Amino acid sequence: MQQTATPMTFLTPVKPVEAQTWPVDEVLELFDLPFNELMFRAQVVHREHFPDADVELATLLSIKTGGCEEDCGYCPQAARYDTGVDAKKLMGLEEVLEAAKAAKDHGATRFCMGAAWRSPKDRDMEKVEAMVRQVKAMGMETCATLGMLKEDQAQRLKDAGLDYYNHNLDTAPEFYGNVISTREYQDRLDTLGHVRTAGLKVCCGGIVGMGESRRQRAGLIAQLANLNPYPESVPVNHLVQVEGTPLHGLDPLDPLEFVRTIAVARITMPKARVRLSAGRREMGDAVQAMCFMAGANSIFYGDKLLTTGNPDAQDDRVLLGKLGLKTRGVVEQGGCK
Ligand code: SAM
Ligand code: DTB
Ligand code: SF4
Repeated sequence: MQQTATPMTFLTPVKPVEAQTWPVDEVLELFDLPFNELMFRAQVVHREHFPDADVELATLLSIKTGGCEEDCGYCPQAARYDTGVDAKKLMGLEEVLEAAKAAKDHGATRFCMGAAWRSPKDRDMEKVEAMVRQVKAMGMETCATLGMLKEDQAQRLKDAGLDYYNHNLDTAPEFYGNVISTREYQDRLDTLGHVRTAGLKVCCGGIVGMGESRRQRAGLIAQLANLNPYPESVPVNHLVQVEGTPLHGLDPLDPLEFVRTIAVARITMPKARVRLSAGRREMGDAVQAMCFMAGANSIFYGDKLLTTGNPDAQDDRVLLGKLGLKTRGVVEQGGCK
């Protein structure tokens, strides 16, 4: 039988992993690959960098819900949109710790506290620092997403034991103005700079399905991949369309395009945990399975995101079981490493 040699280009990632910059055109070339070729390349990179192929479970808690002054066009927590989300005060410490304990008992290794703020007020900082300190003391990784930070605020969170700070670029620079007007792209980059300077790990991603073009999706990924260093965690959110927000009623994104976005994130940020984030409940098992094949290796785990629904934890355990996917840091007895 005649043997056909595998072409080298087939096995070689498009770009050496140590290369730092990704021009948008090169990211777009990845998006434009035949689907199976893109998936194959993403798998090669994923297996090289995550031989255990485990999935990280991060649980979210909205510690301060609604009433936000910003105008992010996707967000149910913006006070100016009539979405049925009532503004609440900052949650008390005990309630946060109870939620963190429940998350840990269910196998989550990271606990992410989210607040509907443009940026935290100094009077809030002490309370959030106490939450971080005590969740950390429970043996969980801590993450917070509180909006824009000043340099000293980032340092205070680091000193309290925060591991990760989540702050998303959300979309490509040239599409950003279609979605948000109350703060600039540069403000986001500045906050990410302060987070890095404080020695915190960066969790930074964006949202797809907001009416952006494929080139703009590539533009978002290029921005993330060109951060130096690129984020340790990259949440890729599928827009959850919420009635009352300006982005409600858009044509839905082709699910395969979402899978492509995950694959391109995996190839361009090989060592990052790429999180299959918001929008999983609407996706179904088959699309989620493709996302894991494309290199997603983290999920938000728990019945709620911040204000919208997430798959039931039990359904997630069943899905991960069906796919034979191990979870990160959970030993057989059910504890955390
Ligand atoms: N207020 C802080 C901020 O904006 O940085 C932290 C919380 S905010 C809700 C965190 C992120 O959630 C946003 O940057 C956005 O990427 C994501 N998000 C919010 N609403 C969403 C939606 N409807 N669908 C998908 N992602 C969403
Ligand atoms: C992120 O990138 N996605 C999460 C987390 N970081 C804070 C938030 C998703 C929010 C989805 C809409 C909601 O539940 O309000
Ligand atoms: Fe406020 Fe954050 Fe929602 Fe924007 S995304 S409206 S800053 S809570």
